[in-house]
Amino acid sequence: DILNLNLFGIDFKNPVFLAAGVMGETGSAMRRIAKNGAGAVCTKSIGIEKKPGHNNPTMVEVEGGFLNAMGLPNPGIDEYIDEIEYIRKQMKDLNVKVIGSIYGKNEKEFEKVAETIAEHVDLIELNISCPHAGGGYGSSIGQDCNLSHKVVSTVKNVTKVPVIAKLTPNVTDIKEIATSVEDAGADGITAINTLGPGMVIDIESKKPILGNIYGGMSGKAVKPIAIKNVYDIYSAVEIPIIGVGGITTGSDAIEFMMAGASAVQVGTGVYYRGYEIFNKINDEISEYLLKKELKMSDIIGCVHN
Ligand code: RRO
Repeated sequence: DILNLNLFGIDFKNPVFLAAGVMGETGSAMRRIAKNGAGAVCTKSIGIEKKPGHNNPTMVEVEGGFLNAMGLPNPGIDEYIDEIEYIRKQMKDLNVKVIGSIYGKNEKEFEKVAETIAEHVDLIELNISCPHAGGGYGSSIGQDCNLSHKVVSTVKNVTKVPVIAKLTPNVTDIKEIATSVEDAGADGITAINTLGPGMVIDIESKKPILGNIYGGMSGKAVKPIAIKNVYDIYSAVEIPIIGVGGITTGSDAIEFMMAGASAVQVGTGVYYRGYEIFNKINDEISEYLLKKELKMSDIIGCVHN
């Protein structure tokens, strides 16, 4: 099959994965996504302790996408293990890999969560781009090279599964952050987390719409920024990149591959095209490759040539 790929020593049936976020909150949503053709599913980010998340509304549609400030709602790692075991069994039957997204306030928290989740997932995605982990919205570990390095190297020391770092676009020099996580031993990089934050005001109530006031931007409008980040990261590191940000069609996915992504993730796209989006994007990629008589490896990073 022309969509098969091996990344980080793992075989994936196709390069279209579910991104971390709202669609990965429950086992049943992940199962539906797996049945609709995703090559891998990523959980909502899990931390050490249970978190209720921000006040509603936590998500609002805007032109070109969505703003969200979920505020890391999750049951805490100890509670989550049963759920993830349940998810994993079903994913094994469907040959869909499980990515465990984790977050923490510092490297110690990341270490604990990683140690617990490692034996239950195929790979770990470090959410060092989460804008809520430190308390205040708008800053993250992924904006600081030294902190990013410390988190990645600490987790790499305690786990055998591949570790990928998810980066934020909200930095002045993405190449510097990418190089730093590669130096720390990351097996791959996911780019990007949400952009901004941004804000919307309801002119009737004269109040911000989101409970948290600000929220990270996802969806179609962030795609050019995501592509630019993937392009820059590809030029700076040797490790594989998973591209994410505004992908809704096969053409979008191919654009990310040409910029340097080996695989892609879809989150907000599910709102635009439904659960079937994973099969649809895979079909659209295949169609393009067959028509042009190309393999995926021919197009990954090809704009750099
Ligand atoms: O939960 C969230 O509000 C959230 C997280 Br952890 C993240 O990494 N990115 C985002 O847009 N929202």
